[in-house]
Amino acid sequence: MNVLSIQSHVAYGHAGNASAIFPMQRLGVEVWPIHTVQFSNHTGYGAWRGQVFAGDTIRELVAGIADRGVLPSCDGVLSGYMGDVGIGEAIVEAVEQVKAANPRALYCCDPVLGDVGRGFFVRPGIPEFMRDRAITRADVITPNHFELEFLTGTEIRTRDELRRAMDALHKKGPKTILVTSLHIDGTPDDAIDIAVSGEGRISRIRTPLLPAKVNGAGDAIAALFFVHLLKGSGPVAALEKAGSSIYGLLRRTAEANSPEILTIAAQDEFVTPTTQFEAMSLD
Ligand code: PXL
Repeated sequence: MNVLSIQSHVAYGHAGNASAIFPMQRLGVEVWPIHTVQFSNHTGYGAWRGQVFAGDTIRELVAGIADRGVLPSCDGVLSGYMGDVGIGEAIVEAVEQVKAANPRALYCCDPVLGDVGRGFFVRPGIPEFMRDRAITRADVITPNHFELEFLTGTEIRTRDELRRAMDALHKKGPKTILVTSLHIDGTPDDAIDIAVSGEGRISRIRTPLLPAKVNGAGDAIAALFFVHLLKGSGPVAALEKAGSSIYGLLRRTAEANSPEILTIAAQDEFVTPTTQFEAMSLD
């Protein structure tokens, strides 16, 4: 299985491709990473160094991969943190090229924009690009609660509001929607929900809220969820597997009081999570 993963890269720590590549490899997937930016560290530190690449840098690498004649064997494209709108345009073109070469390939767009409490952490224009031009081409999207509210222009506090938001996004194209870091009425203060909408129903898992203040976990759960779908799990099973893995990763990270997610030290969680969460219907 081959996944083209186009997102940010950090040298130190784990966000973007530096969070997503290894869990996919650990599950046996060949990853073709293309970096949209190369930063010293993730932007949550408030300071970082490095470059945002240009759309043409991404186009050139995709063209070089296409020259090898391997695009028909690409099973999926995963995108995340984009850097700027020009990069977003190059990503959308890459998706079109891959789908032309392999019509069965899926596109998973993780609409990385921001988070509750932190607000937006991307350049101006990216939120609108994600909403109007990226998720509309995606088969799978993986917004967090904050991103879901922006993408739908609605506040989401109740199950009905969640259902309406999911329906509105399905109408824009994606068949499968994973919502991470979800906290609505009924979610206990010491818990967090992850919900999936697909195949006509909405399901969720509920995990204890951990005291880990880290970035990059969203990039890993999107990658794991997408890989489980590509390997043939349905949306609910993919949610259970990816959610259980990320809970294990975050539990180990919180126990170690680590400032960065323990992608390497806790790698067994990607294959055999120590705690298995079972999904329930949203009702
Ligand atoms: O986890 C999202 C993300 C991805 N890439 C970079 C980031 C962040 C969040 O801070 O800074 C570079």
